[in-house]
Amino acid sequence: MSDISFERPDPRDFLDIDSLLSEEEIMLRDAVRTYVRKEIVPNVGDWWEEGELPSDALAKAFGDIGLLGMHLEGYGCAGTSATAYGLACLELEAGDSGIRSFVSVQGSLVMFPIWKFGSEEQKETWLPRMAKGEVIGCFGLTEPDSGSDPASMRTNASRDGGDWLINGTKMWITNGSIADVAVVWARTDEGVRGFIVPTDTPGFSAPEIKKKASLRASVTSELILEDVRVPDDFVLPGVSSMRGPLSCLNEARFGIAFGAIGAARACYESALDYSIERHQFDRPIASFQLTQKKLVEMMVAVQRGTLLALHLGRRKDDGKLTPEQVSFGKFDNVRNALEVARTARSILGANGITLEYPVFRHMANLETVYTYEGTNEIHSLVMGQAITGLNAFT
Ligand code: TGC
Ligand code: FAD
Repeated sequence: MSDISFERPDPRDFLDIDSLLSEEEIMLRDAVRTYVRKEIVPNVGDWWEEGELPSDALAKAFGDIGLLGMHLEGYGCAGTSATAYGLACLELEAGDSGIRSFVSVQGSLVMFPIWKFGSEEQKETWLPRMAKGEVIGCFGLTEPDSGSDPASMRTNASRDGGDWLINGTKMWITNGSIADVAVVWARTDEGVRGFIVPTDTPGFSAPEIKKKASLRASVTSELILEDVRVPDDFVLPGVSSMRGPLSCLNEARFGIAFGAIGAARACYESALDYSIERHQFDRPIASFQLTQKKLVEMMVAVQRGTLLALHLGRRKDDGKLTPEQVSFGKFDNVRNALEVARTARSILGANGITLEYPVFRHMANLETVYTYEGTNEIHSLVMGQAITGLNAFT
């Protein structure tokens, strides 16, 4: 019978989850972690405060590291495993949810539909430049009156000779104002179709949404399409139903299941360090039982969430992951990350409300993460339907 080890667990990897990763996964994870700690963490508080993002420089850097569309095969993409992509998302979001969003949108929401549903010519035209970060994309599904129910979209496209004319408004679109190309989903006589719209096409505009109190290191925009004319070969030929956009969401939600744990880990580690340094009543606040309880709850949530994400990653790499299991990951890891962030904030006391520490920024960001890519309620209903066989959406 094997014995038990009495080695003290690593407070930052209590269950030694690293031992479940391959050497290659650890190398890639460490490369992204190093980049984030050197280039993102020292600057992102200022970007967040100013509501700005150095998007061109980031796109180029992420392209150089091979993060854009990294889990796709061919066309200049790195072709890593899904688990490796997830681990990259985790490290990026430990920097900031907006940074992970930037990479998610590019890889999972814009490159993925072109890769999955596009023609050979569309793939050759767009994917290599997007992988290098030379072209930035955005994904237009949500509308002012169609959020959780995107099938109710009003944006429409109709054939006009050999072209299509697209009209409508999209709302809350990440990267909208900085994008070179938009994948826009529109209702047509042939079902819901995806259009590749270069953003310099006449009739297309993308005003930025200001006054956000969350995800401030990320550009969010409205997309306005007024008689936007695109040729027939700009429509994605491979899909003509809601299956198109919803397939992209599976990819991005998978990345969020990992990413949210990155934000939670950053909050936990910040609170752990702070609680050891900060003294009250002549003792480190980490020595109080109530603080230890909070630290342990956070540590357990981060470890449990990492295991869950890793399990989903392994299933995706085996081709066994279902959309309902992706919902499980998005639902549970995001709500727990938000709880960890709120708990961490309380440990930091007054310092917890400043941008000198990452916690409040993560906490505010996670309110967006809780809502986008399917709200907590929508993922409850997806899983509810899966376990009861009954649709409770309408
Ligand atoms: P339903 O009638 O059930 O199905 C319509 C068609 O879609 C297929 N399908 C899926 N395919 C792939 N993956 C999935 N997860 C799918 N779910 C359904 C289905 O088989 C059917 O195909 P076909 O070929 O037979 O027509 O779908 P519904 O319209 O009733 O929708 C169900 C619901 C409510 C779950 C869905 O609308 C939903 O997920 N709503 C939430 C909306 C949402 O998540 N929006 C996200 C916008 S993008 C964003 O937030 C980006 S944030 C930036 C970042 O990620 O960082
Ligand atoms: P609503 O759908 O109006 O929901 C409001 C509330 O009602 C929620 O609590 C919801 O859960 C609840 N609700 C709705 N229906 C039900 C139901 N049947 N049962 C129970 N409760 C229900 N979209 C894109 O297409 N591309 C992007 O790049 C993108 N980026 C985003 C970036 C940011 C910063 C934000 C905040 C959003 C972004 N979104 C994007 C939009 C996002 O996907 C939507 O906000 C989200 O899908 C929810 O839609 P809604 O905000 O209209 O809320």
